[in-house]
Amino acid sequence: MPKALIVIDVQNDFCPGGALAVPGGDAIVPGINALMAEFDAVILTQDWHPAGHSSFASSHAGRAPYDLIDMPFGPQVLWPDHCVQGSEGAAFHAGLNVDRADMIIRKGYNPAIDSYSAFFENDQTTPTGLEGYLRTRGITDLTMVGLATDFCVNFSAVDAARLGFSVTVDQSLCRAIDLEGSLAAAINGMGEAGVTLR
Ligand code: VGL
Ligand code: ZN
Repeated sequence: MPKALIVIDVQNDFCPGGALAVPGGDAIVPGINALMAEFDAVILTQDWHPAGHSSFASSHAGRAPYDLIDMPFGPQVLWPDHCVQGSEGAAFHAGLNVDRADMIIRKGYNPAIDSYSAFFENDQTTPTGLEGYLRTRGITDLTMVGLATDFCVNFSAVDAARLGFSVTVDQSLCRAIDLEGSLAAAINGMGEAGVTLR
């Protein structure tokens, strides 16, 4: 059974010094590179927002980063401007073995909707195309690593499990943002969705 390593958003803006730095985000890079050898396929995801994206606090008058607002598809945490298309912050961490990737999937390019998951935008309906890519390659088993555990890794893992993939999240190669208990909630939710956590 072909198995894929899905590396979520290991980009400069999520690493120390970046616009939305995840503590220790860069520490997972060597371990992710080493893990790539164990997989038939390696897929990288890249958070890829146009300037002025609706998930940016700067796009909402009177709002600050980490405020929670209501959006047409549900609640949205407002983020600092990050991973703007073509910027240095949106680039992969320089140490990541990008050359090993078969596929790079970008998400968050729709100005009106955020996309934490590698499979669906946050309306939970609009596909990114990753499901079709994996199925047409006959890939059934996914291991996910990367940033951030409680947002993009979590949403990607839960969606993949719901789609019927066998999903493992390697927590030692993930790091979390952890806003008001979001890490504990994510671990709970992934477990309930049938994701194997190790
Ligand atoms: C992410 C917040 C905003 C992530 C992306 O990669 O977890 N988090 N955009
Ligand atoms: Zn983002």
